[in-house]
Amino acid sequence: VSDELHARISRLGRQLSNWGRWGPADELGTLNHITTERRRAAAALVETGEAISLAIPLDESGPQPPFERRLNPRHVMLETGTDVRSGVQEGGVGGAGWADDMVTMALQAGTHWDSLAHCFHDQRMYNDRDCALVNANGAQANAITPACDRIIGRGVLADLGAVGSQPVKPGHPIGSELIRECLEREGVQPFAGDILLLRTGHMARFPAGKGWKGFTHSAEAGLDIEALPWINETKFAAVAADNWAVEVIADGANPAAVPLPVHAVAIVYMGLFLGEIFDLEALAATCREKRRYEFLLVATPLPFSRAVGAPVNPIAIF
Ligand code: UVW
Repeated sequence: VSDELHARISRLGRQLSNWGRWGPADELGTLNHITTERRRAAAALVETGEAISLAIPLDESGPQPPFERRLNPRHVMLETGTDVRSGVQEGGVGGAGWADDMVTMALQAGTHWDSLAHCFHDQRMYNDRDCALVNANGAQANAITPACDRIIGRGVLADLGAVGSQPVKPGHPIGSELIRECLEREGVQPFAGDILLLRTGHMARFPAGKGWKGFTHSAEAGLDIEALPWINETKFAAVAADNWAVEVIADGANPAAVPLPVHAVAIVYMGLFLGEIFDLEALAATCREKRRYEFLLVATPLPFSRAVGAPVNPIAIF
């Protein structure tokens, strides 16, 4: 990160800081905007009960490239029906038996939420905590677990990749104006506590069965740092997108050199939850068909203790 960008992050971070806003012990950040009242209002949006998953499949052919430390899920069987068939399962009698399995994966490999311990700036993390609190034993503060019963509220989809809307090409910065225009076109009035879903069109370029090569570490349209004051002011509880970084990546060719200023300001200073690799294709199709871009969203992360992020199977319910 250049000195200039570092200074810009610090300046904007101080301006948008939510440190102390919900008390010195707070680990929820902007999830505090989802009140029980807002959650009840979101539940009242359910009409037909139709449910759509926004998760990508968890398997070894996931979007993480081979050089990435973030391992795609590896699924291994511990007990199988073939054990039962061949009579080798311990305790198996008369054809009765069971199957068990396990997975090894990076918690950020697929559809996931970042916790507030995922990013640091000037060696601090959200609510003015020392980055060294994230150590070999995991996150001693700002872990993902406090969010596990929180991310349930009104989801609103900004379908920026929709045919007919202003196209957002890879590397295109998505500012507040673009999102506001899009929501207005869709008839959505954003409220405090909303979970904003940004469909940039990035995932649409990697249809199922065609492989994920180039999905990560490549240029992508995404959130511009300029949008953060509006996001803070509107009191969005979380922002998730159909790309690998939420934020705009102008040139992802050199992963080590990719600065993530939105991550720094949003996660460290605002305490904003960011979600990545959300599959918004089926959701967008349904929204277009129903001409309705708001729904109940249940997107609670898995409760991995001391984790700095966690996989999620977000469900939009109409
Ligand atoms: C990227 O991989 C760019 O984002 P995150 O670290 O938030 O998952």
